Amino acid sequence: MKIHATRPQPIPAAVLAALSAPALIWAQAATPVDAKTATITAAMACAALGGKTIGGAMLTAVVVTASGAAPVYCKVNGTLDPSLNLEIRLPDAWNGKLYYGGGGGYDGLIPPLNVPALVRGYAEVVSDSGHQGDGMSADFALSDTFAAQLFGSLSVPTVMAAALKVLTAAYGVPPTKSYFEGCSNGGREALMAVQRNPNLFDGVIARAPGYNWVGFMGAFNRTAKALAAPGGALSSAKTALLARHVRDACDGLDGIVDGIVANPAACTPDVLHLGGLRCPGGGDTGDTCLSDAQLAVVQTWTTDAIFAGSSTYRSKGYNLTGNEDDPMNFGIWVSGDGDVRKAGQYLFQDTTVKYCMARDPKADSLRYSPWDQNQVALYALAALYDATQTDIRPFIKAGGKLIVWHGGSDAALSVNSTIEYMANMEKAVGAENAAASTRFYVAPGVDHCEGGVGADKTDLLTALDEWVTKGVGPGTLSAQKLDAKGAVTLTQPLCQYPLYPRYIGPANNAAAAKLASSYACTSPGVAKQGELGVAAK
Ligand SMILES: [Ca+2]
Repeated sequence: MKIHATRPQPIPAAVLAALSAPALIWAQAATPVDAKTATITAAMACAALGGKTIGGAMLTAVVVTASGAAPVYCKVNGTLDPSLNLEIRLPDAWNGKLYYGGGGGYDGLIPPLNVPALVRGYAEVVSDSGHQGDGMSADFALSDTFAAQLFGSLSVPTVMAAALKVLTAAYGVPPTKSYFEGCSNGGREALMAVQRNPNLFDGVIARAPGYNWVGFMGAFNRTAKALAAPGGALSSAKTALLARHVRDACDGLDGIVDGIVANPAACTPDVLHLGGLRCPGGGDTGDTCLSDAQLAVVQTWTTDAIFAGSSTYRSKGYNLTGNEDDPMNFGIWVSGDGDVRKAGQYLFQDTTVKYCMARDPKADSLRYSPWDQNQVALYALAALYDATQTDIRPFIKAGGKLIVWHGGSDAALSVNSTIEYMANMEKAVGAENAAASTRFYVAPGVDHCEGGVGADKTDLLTALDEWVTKGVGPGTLSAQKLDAKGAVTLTQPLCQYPLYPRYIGPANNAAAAKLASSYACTSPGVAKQGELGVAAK
């Protein structure tokens, strides 16, 4: 019997929106089309596939007419037993390549169309990973062991086996290249594929990967408990106070006061001086200060969560970024603006405790015993969901290329955990292998997967494709920020970690501050106060 979750609070719409955010790429010129396959239109592909059983799935196929920026395509749907729904989108002029888009949260939904990939002629492949839900609930894992395994690691290779047959049936040939891109849980799926299915994809993009499921869920639990402690709740006014304090201390350490702390290495505890925020006597005396219980939350949030049982049961502390007051940052993900039970992190760890660990839908995660006192549950969770293996030499030897990206102001998943994974991966494969086959970028001021003050849009798919097909490994890339109408409002270089974009343009020049040419990828270091260049926003 399937037991469904009941939630004490509605899920914030913004959290759901973030879970289903499409990939961070946008339209440019379409990839040149292979002459042999380009003659097969979406309508022809649909006619070839509809009603047929291919790869174990009975397929439906409908032509979806062009709408807005989305071109016409053939939408193919099928279900692999027992309950793995897949969708394949075939463009009017196939470029010969496959693009697999990862899911988000606990999956359960077919991810939205990736318009830019379709515009470029990719055949898109997505799935709900084997169960149906809203992305915020792990209820499927309570009684359905196979659904849990599919979510953990099996759905991607299972869907790929079918998708390759479907594409071959539509076009007569399999794809020349196959790529995977995902963010958050999709980033975990990306690294899982790299680690466990090293021959499946020619290139993989892992963005803000939630690879350390045990570790970050434990960190979520620890932070939620601190927020739920007497006096620990943080209102939006308190979060805004904290963000201003961080900006005042650290914004200029990257050469420009622009609302982005691009050089977090220089934003040390001494520079931050959080003690200056303490309310007199340590009690809560209003919105101009933080109580001791609130400072304890900040302390918990920013320190590493390390659990017993395995060296991989850990999550690095979060940076204070000065963007805590951004709408998709600390309030939505961590504090719930005064009600922790509304926060994304609380909701994720709560459903994980209920359906994967305590295995009791009535369990209260805030009263759940310390994370590492539940060794059997941790082991089971890690075996299913953790993508913490660092030796990816089989993927590298197979010719695979990996691009990892993380937003510098991500309040959901710590960029420092990704930094740690990449350092450990380099140790495991060797510096030469890592340099030849992996790249790692941090985008300052960018929230979870997208949004925030910083430049969140980078065409990683084209960078990956050129790497795979032409052997040109990406260096510094270009990042943009767009307004609601799609106009570019900021360009920055996207630097390879540990470099960060330091402002080298003229002081007090608002136009120069928005141009990538005013920034240089720079090694981190502690800037002295007298060296700060200060420009207008
Ligand atoms: Ca700055």
